[in-house]
Amino acid sequence: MSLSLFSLEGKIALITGSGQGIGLAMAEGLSEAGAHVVLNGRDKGKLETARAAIANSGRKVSISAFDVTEQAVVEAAIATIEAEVGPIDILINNAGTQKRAPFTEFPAEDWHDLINTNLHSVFYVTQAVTKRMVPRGRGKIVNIGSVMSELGRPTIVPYTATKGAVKMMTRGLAAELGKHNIQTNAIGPGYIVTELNKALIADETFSGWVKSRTPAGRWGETKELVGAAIFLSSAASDYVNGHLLMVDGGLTSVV
Ligand code: GCO
Repeated sequence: MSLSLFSLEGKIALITGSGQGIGLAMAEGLSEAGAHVVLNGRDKGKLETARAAIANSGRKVSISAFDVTEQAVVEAAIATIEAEVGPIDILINNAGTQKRAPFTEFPAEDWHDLINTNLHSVFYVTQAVTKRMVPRGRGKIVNIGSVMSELGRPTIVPYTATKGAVKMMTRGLAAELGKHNIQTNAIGPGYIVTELNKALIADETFSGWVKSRTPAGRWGETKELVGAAIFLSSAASDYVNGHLLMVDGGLTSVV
């Protein structure tokens, strides 16, 4: 009985930014848990490669290439997904980017790009999906926050601002949508081996700091986020709402 709580059989899950990295790892995991996953990104080639890999494992998968920062495009894409694939049960707002520079030299256009990609996208996609979930009386929203939802470090002030906002959007959505049996939670990845962190991993000093600052003593792998994603997408979390689940090797629990 208890393991069936984690089954996603018969569910449709849209994961934004899932052509690679954390998003793709979570999509593969939700697919293995039984969900029909809809992959999203702007690069149709990457999506098609990812789709083929999942389909070759005999699992249900679709792709929907659209830019999560364009509200009209998002609305049209969500309408098409619901018409062609079916009602979205699970939304993982994973699309995001990172830019690093000293605050006093941070280009305004990079600020706007981070706000667009990491924050406006969550508003656009979540609104388009939840206005269809509310009448159905069920749904799961999983936002991808960060250890930076709680902590700051030099050179990533704008990114940190967006991830703090994602944490508070999660709580606000939990407050407003909970009565419709829609649970909204977030995952806070720690230092994970991804494309966005390539420069940090290559920096021996920084990488050494991550290993000493993280009780697990190492960087995390994208697959280590899958368990939290399945949990927060499944019936196992039906009474969890507004929670930011850190998957960070213990980093945010220690000084
Ligand atoms: C950085 C990193 C971090 C983390 C990310 C994990 O520049 O410090 O990109 O921001 O990788 O926040 O959640």
